Amino acid sequence: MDHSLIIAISKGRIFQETLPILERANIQPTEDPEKSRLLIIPTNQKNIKLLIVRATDVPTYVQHGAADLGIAGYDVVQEHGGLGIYQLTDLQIAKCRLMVAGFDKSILKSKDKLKIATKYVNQTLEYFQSKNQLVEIIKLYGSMELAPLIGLADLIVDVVDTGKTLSANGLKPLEHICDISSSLIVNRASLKLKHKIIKQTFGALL
Ligand code: PRT
Ligand code: MG
Repeated sequence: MDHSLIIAISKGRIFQETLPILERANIQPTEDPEKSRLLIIPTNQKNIKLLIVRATDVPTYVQHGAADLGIAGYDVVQEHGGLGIYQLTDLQIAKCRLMVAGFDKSILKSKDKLKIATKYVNQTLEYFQSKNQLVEIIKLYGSMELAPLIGLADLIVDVVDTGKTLSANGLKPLEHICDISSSLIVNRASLKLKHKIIKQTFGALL
């Protein structure tokens, strides 16, 4: 029987907010991924390791079973599609909102086809299709706020927390698509095969 657990997690806000949760499950990383270059981080429990990956890659590692578990934002899991993944529990961390943003609400009514810059291609298409609004998606990987400023797009779809990044660039939140937080996700096969150790380790959180 395989009693090992590999957990995929991203550095930055998710790692910071997950540390106290791991602590409650009695998991303490032996290295700080913000300082270390190690990509596989051991913990105080010899059968549990953390994989340090890009936030958008977490569902991919979990889908293919390269990690048994992962911690990822709802935005990222939705965009991935969730194939082969089961959401164990909403951890209520790294909260934000997926929003449409731009200079002014009037643009939403004024054009036949809106140009939208985003890294959330699937969620953006789904949202505007549900409103019967034609859109052209311009896929970007970051700094979406720049696109309207430079005339690359009419609007952006991005996650917003304080809204300071939008306002610093003269943009406003215009429409709320959904609320976002991060969840503990699990590979569907691991959930069956390693049910016992997953329950032992994370039972208190479920
Ligand atoms: O940074 P990298 O390109 O590697 O990946 P990433 O940006 O996807 O990772 P990371 O660690 O920045 O975000 C991981 C997850 O945190 C996201 O998938 C969200 O679920 C969640 N989250 C919560 C956020 C924010 N809050 C947030 N504010 N992700 C990104 N932001 C960005 C936002 O897009 C804006 O550009 O932070 C900027 C500042 O936000 P304001 O509104 O507070 O100014
Ligand atoms: Mg980021």
